[in-house]
Amino acid sequence: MINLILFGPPGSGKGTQATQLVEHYNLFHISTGDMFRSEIGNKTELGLLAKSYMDKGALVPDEVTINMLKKRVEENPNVKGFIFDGFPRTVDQAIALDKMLADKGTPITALLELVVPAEELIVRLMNRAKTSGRVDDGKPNIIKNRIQVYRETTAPVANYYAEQDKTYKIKGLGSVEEITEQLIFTLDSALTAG
Ligand code: B4P
Repeated sequence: MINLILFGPPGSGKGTQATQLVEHYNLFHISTGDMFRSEIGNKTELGLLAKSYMDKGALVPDEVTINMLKKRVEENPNVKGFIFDGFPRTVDQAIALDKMLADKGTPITALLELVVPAEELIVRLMNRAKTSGRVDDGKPNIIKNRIQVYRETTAPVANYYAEQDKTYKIKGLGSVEEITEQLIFTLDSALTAG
């Protein structure tokens, strides 16, 4: 079983690359961002709560996010592995994920970190705003807040998995296909070595 974390700042291409890797490795894709947007679309209580944080570029509280994630994992007991896209975003989320996977006997295989400079992230998110309709994409001050939250609260998750020798950094610049190739090469090398 392969369990992957696709990691990186907002707009680094986690969602884009997850779609490619899911197909290549036949994994089950869980994107907490997509799950929140679906709840917002359905105007549920959880959606209203998530929206109040996402609109400001803040993280949705850990307890809410962890419970939602756990439920999705438990609903899919027979898959070949998971690709976690946008989760964990805090060290507490990482600890909860490790505990959950330890109970199943299937730990995280690797964290793949997409490294993209902040200037490029801003360009991508401003571009995406033209089609996404996402409130958190179009405004430079909200994007800057998301990048700041990433640096302060989310980046330590990569160090947490580095201590377990599971973090791999990949340059997230270039065509989508080139980056996918690099991700597959890096993961396959890690699987062979491990
Ligand atoms: P997410 O939905 O996870 O989204 P993201 O970080 O903004 O984008 P991603 O990195 O997936 O970028 P994409 O591939 O789309 O999070 C949204 C919000 O949800 C968070 O801010 C937070 O509030 C909340 N949330 C989610 N998970 C949470 C958690 N665990 N805890 C608490 N809160 C949570 O790519 C971006 C753009 O770049 C696209 O337009 C794409 O076409 C383009 N692009 C991709 N690859 C490219 C390339 N190689 N070259 C040029 N452009 C490229």
